[in-house]
Amino acid sequence: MKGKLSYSILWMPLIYPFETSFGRQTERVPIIFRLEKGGVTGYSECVTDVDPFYSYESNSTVMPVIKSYLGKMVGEANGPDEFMEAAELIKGHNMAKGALEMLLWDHQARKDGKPLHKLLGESKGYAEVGVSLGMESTEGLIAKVGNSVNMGYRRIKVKIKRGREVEILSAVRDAFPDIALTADANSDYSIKDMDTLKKIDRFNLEYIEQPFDHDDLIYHSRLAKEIATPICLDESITSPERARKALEIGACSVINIKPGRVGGLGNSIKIARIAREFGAHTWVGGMLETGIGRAYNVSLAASAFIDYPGDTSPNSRYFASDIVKNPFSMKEGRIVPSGEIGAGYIPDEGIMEKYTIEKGVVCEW
Ligand code: OSB
Ligand code: MG
Repeated sequence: MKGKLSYSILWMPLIYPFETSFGRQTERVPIIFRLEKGGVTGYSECVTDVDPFYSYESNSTVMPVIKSYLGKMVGEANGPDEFMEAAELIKGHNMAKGALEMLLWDHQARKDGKPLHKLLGESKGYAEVGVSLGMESTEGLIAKVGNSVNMGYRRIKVKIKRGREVEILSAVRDAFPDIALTADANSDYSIKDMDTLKKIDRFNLEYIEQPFDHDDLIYHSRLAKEIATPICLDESITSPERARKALEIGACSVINIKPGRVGGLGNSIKIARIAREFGAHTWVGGMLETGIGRAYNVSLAASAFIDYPGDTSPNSRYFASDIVKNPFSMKEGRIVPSGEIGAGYIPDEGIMEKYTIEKGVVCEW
């Protein structure tokens, strides 16, 4: 045996329920992949959920495409770029590809004996951090915003949905007139809501994130002409190609890059470079990852190409006990990537085992 790709599906309760326009999440069910190849072992995390509410991909679409196609390509590819080239044959399924592409970056970094953030190009040596707060009662939210500001977060993002945007944003803005504030709609609005969205300008947001449909560009570009608040796209940007199209038609001037969503770190860096060409801004988002996925996100967020604070909060916000032995901590709104070789996580196999609800081998070669 020269190599093996295996997986564990974990069930992890969140410390706080996380409510967005598409639902209320009380746990994460991440698929953790493990690659053993050439004497090196590493882990990565797939960002999908049980439900296809954020994206069409879910835990149940990822496994078949990996078992039938992508797993074998990991065995055959020499590095992440070669893997992505082979994976072009498979349309879509970016989250499945992203999970495996990242595994190969980690593998490469381990073979080179370097921390991943140094392999991704110029690193700032730190990531700037904002927080993403779910919807709850106005009083509860105001308390969380205050707490987050005191902790040093560099930007506060609140979730909004149709019918609650004005209530939420006026309460937060009245209580905190000067903070860097953004709002994420997770695609809850449609073109019929144009008049409601025009009311957003008075809250002086850094940007509004993904107001329209998960795959829309055209209506976002129309909205960009109607409001002064910059538009940030999350769900709609699924590849470097899509990023270029969005920027060409003025659908956004900010991009939330999630390596899981765009098919990995190679595409993430490409998107950050394209954004810079257009004078647009980028930051690294999150999908409530465990310490494994978080280590990859922080490595990317440290890139000199990323210029806005991201959603990569310290591990302690999410899980009572994370599956890594080296959780991140934040100082003055910054997180420093781990100095460990590879993506930077030190797996806690005992805790991982404790949370595992299913595991198996994808393929051996
Ligand atoms: O839209 O950015 C989003 C979490 C799950 C799915 C989508 C999103 C989010 C977040 C949380 O906003 C960011 C984080 O803290 O990981
Ligand atoms: Mg978002």
